Amino acid sequence: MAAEKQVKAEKKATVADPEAASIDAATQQMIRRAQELGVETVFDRAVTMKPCNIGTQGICCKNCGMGPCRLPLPKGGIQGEDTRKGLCGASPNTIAARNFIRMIAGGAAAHSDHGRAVAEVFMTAARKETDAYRIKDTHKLRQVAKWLDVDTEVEVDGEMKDRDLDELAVEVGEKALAEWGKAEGEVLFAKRAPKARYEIWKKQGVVPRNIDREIVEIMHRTHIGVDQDYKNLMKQGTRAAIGDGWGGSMLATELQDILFGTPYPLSSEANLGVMKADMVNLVIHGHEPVLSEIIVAVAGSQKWQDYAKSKGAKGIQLSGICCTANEVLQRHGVPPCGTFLQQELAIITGACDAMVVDIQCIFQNLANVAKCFHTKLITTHPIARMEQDNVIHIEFDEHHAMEDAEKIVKLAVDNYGNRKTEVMIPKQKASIIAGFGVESIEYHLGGTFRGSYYTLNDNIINGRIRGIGGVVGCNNARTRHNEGHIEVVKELIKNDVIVLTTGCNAIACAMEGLLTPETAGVFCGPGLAEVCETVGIPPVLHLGSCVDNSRILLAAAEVVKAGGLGNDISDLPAAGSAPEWMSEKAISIGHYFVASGVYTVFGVTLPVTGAPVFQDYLFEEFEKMYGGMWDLEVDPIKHARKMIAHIDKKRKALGIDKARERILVDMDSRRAMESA
Ligand code: BF8
Repeated sequence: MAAEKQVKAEKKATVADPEAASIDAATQQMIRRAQELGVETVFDRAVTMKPCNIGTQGICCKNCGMGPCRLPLPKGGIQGEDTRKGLCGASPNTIAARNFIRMIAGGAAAHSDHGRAVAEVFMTAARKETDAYRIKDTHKLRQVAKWLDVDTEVEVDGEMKDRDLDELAVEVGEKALAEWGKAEGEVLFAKRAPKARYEIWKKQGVVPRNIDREIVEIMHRTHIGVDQDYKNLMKQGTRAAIGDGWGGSMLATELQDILFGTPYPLSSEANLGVMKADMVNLVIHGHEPVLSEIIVAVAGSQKWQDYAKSKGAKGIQLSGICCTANEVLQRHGVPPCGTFLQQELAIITGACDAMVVDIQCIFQNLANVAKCFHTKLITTHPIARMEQDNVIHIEFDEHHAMEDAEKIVKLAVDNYGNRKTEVMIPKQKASIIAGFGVESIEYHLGGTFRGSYYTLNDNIINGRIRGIGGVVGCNNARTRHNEGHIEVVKELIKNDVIVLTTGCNAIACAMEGLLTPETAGVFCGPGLAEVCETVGIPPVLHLGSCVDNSRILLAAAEVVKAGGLGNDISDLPAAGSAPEWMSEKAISIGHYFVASGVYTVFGVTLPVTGAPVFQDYLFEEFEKMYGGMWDLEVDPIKHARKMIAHIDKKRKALGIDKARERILVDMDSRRAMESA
């Protein structure tokens, strides 16, 4: 009876149950607030709109006008031969593979086009065509130059000298930009992978030729009547995904670091509680840091802080949503006010005087929510505009970056006095340490004078650290906000697995207070707790935005290089995870993790379950070719345990499954060894 009542109540529900929608108290409070005010949010829409089962399973083909052809699994599963086919005869495997690699294309395009935009701004700065940007990290400029086959030294009077930095920057910019469309050769950063990995890619024929070409070829191959072999389709999907992780995303990260500074650990706070009632709240949302970097500089200037005071506010409070939040957090300590699913909620506080957005992960419904409040919603990117008439478009251009940023900050400040709804900012916020990277991990675990990954490797070998988990990705309104993220991460650190995090997982962990060194004593197993306490790092290391998953790849390559843990990324006791993924970018990331040799588990669902043969190909056959493979696990604890089981399998293969201490060799023993 009780169950029947529940079902009836669920049938009637038109709004979300806040407790069922999120584990986060601030989010629950704001969902309730929205419902009181009659403002609809994504959480409510997830209740009223059910997803299509066939699409969810990846077996709906809409690539031509004869469809959509839908190939549902027969009740009771496939018995005998699978005879399902579309009008053209496409099999479930072909359809699911086409859909899957089109998602890779979408994700790779988003990351890589972001990277291209950064490369263009980089060129503008290198050529000194703007005063707003200049090269900040010259050390990294030199390092990256080598990987792009740019000489960093020049011969002067028979002696090798460092090249002029301006000249070097221009050549790096030109070489970088060529990576998107060069006619010959291969993506140069592919060689940053361990040698054994690069050779696997060579053998499989998946080294990307250039970044754009692999994406275009996916669109060609998935057109009706072209590639009809799921294995061959996946080969192209793999090539494009590598072009994202080791190409477009990696270039985005590296060029951003050179231009805006390589992040180093800093402290901040996270969650909606970072917004302030008595200050102008300007929320920055999206992905490309080229605009937000300038907004941070302008909003922090005395001139604009004074201007805010002249309007009755105590100053300007910046905060971020999504990966722009991660970008300005890791370089400036600007606090993130929320993850992807909290974007509408920031406006519902009634205290958001302006929200400025650039590209990716931006809800169109923001404009509808903004209409109910005084909030100015500002789009800034020529490729990402909104149809609603209350949206202001200020097109950002790096040639007049300062003026654009000042216009935006002024709009926010001038709007402070126009608040019309009672302000309600949740009090929840957590202290955090963010801004780790390949360089800072090396420094923290190795020290100033002997910075290296040896110490990390030592601790993995001696078993204090059981392995490495890369936990990343989105929120998904089809699952309870942040529950998967937090349960997976807590289970991993409890079992001594150190976690590297990016994207919305990083913000979720931040909100939950997992990004502090003190967390170690509370949630970690004894080995990981000891390491974290000794070196003063959190057990969950914030590595930035989603394009910064390239930092995880490079950290993995450094671990291989430091020795003692095999020759390739696939030898490492490591696993990847996206517990609440939703975007095409997540699929591209997942696939470049897999192609790089990482066992990668996704939560929620995967659009392959309607094509069991194709699913087996990704979940099992891929391991034979690449050493990494996909998996799907909805239950967060089982999800984490599958990762741990894989880590243990790798420890065993390396012969480090039993804890052992490194033996320090004193002079007497050394002499004894030498004379033996
Ligand atoms: O690129 S994790 S919801 S914000 S797609 Fe989007 Fe997913 Fe968040 Fe960053 Ni990444």
